[in-house]
Amino acid sequence: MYVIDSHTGGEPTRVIQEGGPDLGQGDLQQRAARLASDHMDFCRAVLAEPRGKPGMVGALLVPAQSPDAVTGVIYFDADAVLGMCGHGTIGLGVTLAHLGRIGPGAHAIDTPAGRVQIDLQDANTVTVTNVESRLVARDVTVEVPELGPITGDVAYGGNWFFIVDPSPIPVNPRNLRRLNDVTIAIRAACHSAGIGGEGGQPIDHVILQGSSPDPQVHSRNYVLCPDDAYDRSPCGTGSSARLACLAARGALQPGQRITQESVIGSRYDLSYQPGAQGGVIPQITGQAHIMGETRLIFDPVDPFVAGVPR
Ligand code: PYC
Repeated sequence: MYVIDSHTGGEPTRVIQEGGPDLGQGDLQQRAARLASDHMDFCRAVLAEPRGKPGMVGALLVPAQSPDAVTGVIYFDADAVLGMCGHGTIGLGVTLAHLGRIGPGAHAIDTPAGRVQIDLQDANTVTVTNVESRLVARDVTVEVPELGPITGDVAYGGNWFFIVDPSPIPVNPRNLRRLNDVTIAIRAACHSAGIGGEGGQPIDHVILQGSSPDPQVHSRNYVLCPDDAYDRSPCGTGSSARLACLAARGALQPGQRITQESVIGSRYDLSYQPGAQGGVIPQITGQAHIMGETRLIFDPVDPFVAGVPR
């Protein structure tokens, strides 16, 4: 299996060009559902240690659905298939440029969450125009064991988010272990309380919002992903969900630009335009860098061929 690895603000993406499972016919949502139901062993083998690394997201290239899209893509981490992935789409844009498949300018990409646009500005810089994102429920309080009541917004940005602002603990790289424990507990409490999307979709990511020491930065976040790793980037779909919350609260105007920082200090520039369904169309600009081109080998006698257990 031939893969190209990049990172977007420290968050790795592994683009799989060939050698993925046969997902059969159907639209991208159906094929993504098949990846989740029948092939999570493949996802783990590609992304979990020792072949992969914590936080890594896979981008399985599949045929596009729309005639003018460059490619279709299904994103996944070691534990879940994702509807969309912002940092992965920035990494994919830079990877497609590296392969000579796209040049500067706008290109369409099909994802299970819908069609998104990438704008390649230079070899490392991509603006993603994401699917329409929305605030689903405002100021939802959940009782979290050992923490007490925690209030956050439920929002959609291509994945399902519970966003707590302000964070109950400082969003600081010195607190990574505690931030991880707290967000895992909040996600579990959301699941127990049935908090999620309008159609019962479970919360798959939790965001804690804090402040940055840099006055040029709007806010800093810690984002828990389905595989229990944190997003080293400010999370493209999470930033989209956050834009929807800010817009719904009147705290950010269409076209107004802000900088969002991750807990380790990598940055996205963000803005939005109003969406057709009452939400927002987010624009996320970030940088990715290619790290390697690799042929993965799955040796059947390797005791850890399927990845190390968690
Ligand atoms: O950037 O949207 C994102 C993302 C989701 C999970 C990891 N990164």
